[in-house]
Amino acid sequence: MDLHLPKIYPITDAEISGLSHTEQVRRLIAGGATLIQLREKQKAAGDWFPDALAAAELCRENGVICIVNDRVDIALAIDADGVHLGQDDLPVEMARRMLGPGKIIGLSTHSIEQLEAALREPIDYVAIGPIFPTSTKSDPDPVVGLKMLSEAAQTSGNVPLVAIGGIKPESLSSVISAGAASAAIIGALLSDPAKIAERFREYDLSVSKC
Ligand code: 3NM
Repeated sequence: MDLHLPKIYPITDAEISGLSHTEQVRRLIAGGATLIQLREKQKAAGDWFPDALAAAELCRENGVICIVNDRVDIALAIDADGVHLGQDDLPVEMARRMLGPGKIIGLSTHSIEQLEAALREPIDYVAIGPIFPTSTKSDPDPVVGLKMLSEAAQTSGNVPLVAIGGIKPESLSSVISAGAASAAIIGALLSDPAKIAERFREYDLSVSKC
């Protein structure tokens, strides 16, 4: 699949925002998001499912791409556009077999070695991080930094590269200049729930000037 990622890749977080995933999606779409990842690390599948389904439907109604973090079962159940896998999730080959060729699969990596291995898998995009220190992820990997991000961008070639971890409005342009196709952001977009749409617009505007 020839995937074109938007420069801003928002990820939902119910703890940081204090909002349901559906409400976060509503606010992100109001701000102009065209792709959203649903990320839920606390709730069991059954508890999360109704909210995930409503969030996916809202995305569908608005022509917004919906990607589910980690959970292939939820992605299938809500007919999401794809999944984003971590290093400890189901193997990519298995996820691809379950989802079929038409769905998007992204994979998180934390080093050049992992990135090289990821590029041998049937993925549509690859992520690397954390680029900067982050307090959103529990037990994050060591910070990668901008230099390794540039190396990752060269290594990933035609496969779109997503940068993640601690990306703030003021560091966005450095990440895009280093070669990332897209910047995935949680905390800086969601920490003030009343300003999610506004924040998204600010990021989008600043990145359009990169
Ligand atoms: N993954 P924030 S860093 C979910 O390194 C996640 O793969 C990371 O949130 C990785 O924008 C991270 O608030 C947290 O730093 C991103």
